[in-house]
Amino acid sequence: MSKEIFYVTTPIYYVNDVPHLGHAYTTVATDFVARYRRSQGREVFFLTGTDEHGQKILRTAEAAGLSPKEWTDQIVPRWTEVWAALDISNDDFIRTTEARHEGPVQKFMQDLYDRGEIYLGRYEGLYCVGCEQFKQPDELVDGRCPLHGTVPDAVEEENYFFRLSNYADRLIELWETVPSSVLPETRRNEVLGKVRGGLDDLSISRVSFDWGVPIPWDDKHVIYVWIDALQNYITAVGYGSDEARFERIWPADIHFVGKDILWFHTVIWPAMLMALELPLPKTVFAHGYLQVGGEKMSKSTLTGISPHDLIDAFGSDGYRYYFMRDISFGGDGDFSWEAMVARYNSDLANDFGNLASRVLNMISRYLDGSVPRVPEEAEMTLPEQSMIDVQQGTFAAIEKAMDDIAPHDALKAAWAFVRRANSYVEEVAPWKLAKDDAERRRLEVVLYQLADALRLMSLMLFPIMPKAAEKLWSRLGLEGRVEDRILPEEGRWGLLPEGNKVTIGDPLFPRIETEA
Ligand code: ME8
Repeated sequence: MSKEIFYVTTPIYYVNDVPHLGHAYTTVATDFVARYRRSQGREVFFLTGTDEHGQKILRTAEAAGLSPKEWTDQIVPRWTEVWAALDISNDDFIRTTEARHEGPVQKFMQDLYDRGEIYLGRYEGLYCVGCEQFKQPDELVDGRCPLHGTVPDAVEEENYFFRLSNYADRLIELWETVPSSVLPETRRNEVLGKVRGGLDDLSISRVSFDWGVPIPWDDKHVIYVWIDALQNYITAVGYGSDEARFERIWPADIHFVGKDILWFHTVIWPAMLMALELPLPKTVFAHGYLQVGGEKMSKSTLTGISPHDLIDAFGSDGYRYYFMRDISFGGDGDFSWEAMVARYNSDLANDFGNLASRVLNMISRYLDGSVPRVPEEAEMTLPEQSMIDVQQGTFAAIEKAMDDIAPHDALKAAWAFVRRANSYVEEVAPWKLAKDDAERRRLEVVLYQLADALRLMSLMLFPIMPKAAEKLWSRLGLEGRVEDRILPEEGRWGLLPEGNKVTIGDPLFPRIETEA
């Protein structure tokens, strides 16, 4: 079953507060993947948005003296603003308070009810508002939620239940027959182990407050926030409103989530879809958790740091690159200011930024700023051949890493080409060739190869560093935008047109001096 559109999502985040580094981590990773797929010529639909119902939002709004809708309306722009500052290229932004979401959610619930998948029962248990989740006593530490440090509320009420217990076998069968449905493998084993112990039915409505989507056949109840939230992935693409569109886009190719919400995405969500015989997401990828390490920020918590602070210091490209390169996607990771400065200076200021300015400077100085004639095969010597080999190996390695959802490996691989271009400059020493008239054509060949290498880097790095890639593209005198280029067609050598005028410009990544 292959579908034309590549559909990728982030979680929809709770807007009880502004975004922090953790939210930005998932969103940047998803953006990297979305941009990469577009650069491969795929049509992409990239969805993100906000989760606006439930008690957490309600209590936050009350504390601020606002209605929940007033609260969410005033805070959502704080989110979209951060995504814009990080060059997030989402195709849509769904808010769960929108009519296009709420109507179809009611239809979904009614269908489940009509099929006998929902029944009325009583729930008695402990509810953590921070998690928006009922907790089992053995999940608490000294009676408190280990994530929020708060004592959960004792709740006893009449709730509707979804017959989740019926789906344990089908879920296990899915994970065993389609291992890529939950990644990384360790996460799949985690849910597999839990579900093998059996599943309880799930409480899916609440009666003690009314900030949510009403249960359509019984409006004393609102739909449990998680059940409403998960459906954003289908309501945004036409479920219950535009069936043709829904069939064209759904199922999602990848739902990116953090490990904290693995259960909802790999157990509850597929079970609900199974109950309605709807196609299942192809992959749920749960990445690890970030923490703050290092000296400079040791007193801050990750959730207390605004992405803006780091964007101001490193630029959006530096931000995106660092988090995707330094932390192995899937595992937990440490963010530290020191590591970020070190990575930025070595990879971006030195390896990539310096290379670009050296090459553009030499073309200006030695060749009057014009791209020379495209070298013929016979003019290529061993160093050129080796650089071409490294480039081809690099592009293949990036493709493999991105197929494996290993963005850190893709960037590691990319640097093999950047480093080879740097060593090529040292090897062929254009400044020596420039002193000898007899070497004029050799100088042209060498500088052509280097300029073309920059063009290839701009295509290669666009998905992770769109700003620098566009700048470099236009400095090479190239027309249009990298964004509109398709890598497999343009990833060959020799496509930089002769006679293009290059410009030098400011350093792409000015070095960051660390305080003494
Ligand atoms: O859970 N490290 O929203 P949320 C890495 N509304 N990623 C982190 C992180 C950290 N320290 N902290 C948060 C919700 N995240 C629900 C989702 S989806 C239908 C509903 C990221 O605002 C990570 O992606 O609590 C995590 O899963 C998500 O933010 C939780 O965001």
